[in-house]
Formats: sequence, structure tokens, C-alpha cells
Amino acid sequence: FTLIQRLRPAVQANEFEVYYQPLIDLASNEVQAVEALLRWPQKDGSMIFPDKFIPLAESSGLIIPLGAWVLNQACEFCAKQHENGHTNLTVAVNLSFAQFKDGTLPAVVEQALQNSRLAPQFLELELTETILADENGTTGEQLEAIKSLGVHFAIDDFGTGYSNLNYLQTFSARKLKIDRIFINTLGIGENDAPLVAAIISIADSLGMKAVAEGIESKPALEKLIKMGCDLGQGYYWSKPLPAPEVERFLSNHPTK
Ligand code: G
Ligand code: G
Ligand code: MN
Ligand code: NA
Repeated sequence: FTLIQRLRPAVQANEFEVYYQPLIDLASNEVQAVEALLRWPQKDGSMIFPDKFIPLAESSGLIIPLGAWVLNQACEFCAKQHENGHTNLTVAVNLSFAQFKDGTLPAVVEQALQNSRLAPQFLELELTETILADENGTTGEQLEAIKSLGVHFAIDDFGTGYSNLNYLQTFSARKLKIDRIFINTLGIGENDAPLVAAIISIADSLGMKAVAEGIESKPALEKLIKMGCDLGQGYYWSKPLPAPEVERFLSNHPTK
């Protein structure tokens, strides 16, 4: 069987697992959020990563049921952490452009919030520049409908997509996530971060929190703190972890 043939039954049988990676507030060192990241565990103990199966899920339409499942899992996980005392923890969920295709996304989001009883301000949806640049179809209307539920947005992988900067002003997202290709060379030379500094300044002037993805080293972290970056994510703190392990991480670290 090819991967695409195996994907449909796997979606129907919920064979996926949601991992979570912490986002750290750089000023307070507290965990502010966790990002949900899909994994597909295999019977032989190996793992298939999203770069392999998300494109297939998108082109086949399976991202619609799979994306709904992730939203429900993530909201339920976050509500459970609130009960565990991490009462201000936010959960971030990635969205694909293909999830806007059938127009059901606002109802799916609303249902996930109702099922989990998670307050909407603790759900954050990560959008790519491609989603925001879509001027045809109903993407904009669906985003407004989701926003009116009280859910927040982050712009993901910023700096690598289709950069029409106009959407940044008109669409008020809470976070701007700087793609890790701009981060992984930080801390090496003196003037190695002109773009990162510029992106942090764009986030500041538009009232968004700047998030650095892919922080792996102390020098990179120190440089980002000096530049006024608000939040960080990366192997420096933790790789994406299965739910029980991220719960342990949360109990060993200060949370908001
Ligand atoms: O851990 P990493 O290999 O997890 O994830 C790679 C990419 O896969 C992420 O940057 C993200 O764009 C995508 N991805 C991971 N989980 C999801 C998901 O639940 N939904 C969507 N649409 N994309 C995801
Ligand atoms: O949604 P998105 O593209 O932002 O997902 C984040 C991706 O980055 C995931 O694949 C995740 O596993 C990966 N990632 C998270 N932290 C680090 C890091 O410190 N270094 C590297 N190389 N990858 C990371
Ligand atoms: Mn992301
Ligand atoms: Na990203």
C-alpha cells in the first residue's frame, strides 16, 4: 500500500497522536502556550512526520476530518491543563489552507470549544501567509466568523511565504512567528540578525507578540532577548512531546 492509501483508514481509526511543544515567555521564563503538532506512529515503532503526510491529507481532503480531530484533541488537552492548575495556558493549532475549502471550519472550531468547555481566548490558530493572502473564496469570511468566537490567531512561518504585508495591518493576529530559518544562524556573528530585528519591529509596531521559532542555543536566546523578542520555542527548552511528557514538563516549569 502507498502512503496515501494508508492515510484514509488511519484517519478513520484515529491512528494519529498529538505532540505538544512549549512556547516560553522570554521576559518571565513562564510557559505561555503549547503548540499541537501531529504525529503518525507506525506499528513497527517508527514515526511518520507531518511533512510526509500533511501534503497528502491536504490534496485528498482528509485534512478536513484530521484537522477537526486535532482541534478537538488540543482543546481537550488544554482544558485538562487548566484543571491541573495551569489556568492561563494557551493551545496553538496549525491550520492548512485546504481546511477552508468546504466552509465548515467555523462550526468545527465552535464545536471543539463546546466539547472541551475551553474558553475561546485560550485557543490560538496558526495561519500561514498563503491563507491570509487568499482574496478569493470565503477564507476571509470564515476567519472573521472564527475571530468572532473569541479565538486568537498567530501568523506562522513568517518571512518565508507570500509576503503581502498589507494583510498584517488589516488582519489583527496576536502573534507573529518568525520562521526558524532566520533563527538558526543567530548568535554566531555580530550583525547576523538584521531581518530578525526588522520582523520584531514590525510585530511591535502592529501590536503583535514576536515569537522566535527553532531556538536551539543559549547565544541565540540571549540575542533574541536583547532584541526584545517576546516569546520563544525550540529544542533549547523542549522538542515536541507526547501529552504525558509535556504534562511533566508543565509541572516542572513555571506557567502563566
Ligand atoms: O514537528 P514538525 O515536523 O512537527 O511539523 C512540521 C509542520 O507540519 C508544521 O510546521 C506544520 O506546518 C505542519 N503540521 C503539524 N501538525 C499539523 C496539524 O495538526 N495541522 C496542520 N495543518 N499542519 C500541521
Ligand atoms: O508549524 P511549524 O512549521 O512552525 O512547526 C514547527 C516545526 O519546527 C515542527 O516541525 C517542529 O518539530 C520543528 N521544531 C521545533 N523546534 C525546533 C528547533 O529548535 N529546531 C528545529 N530544527 N526544528 C524545530
Ligand atoms: Mn506552527
Ligand atoms: Na513555523
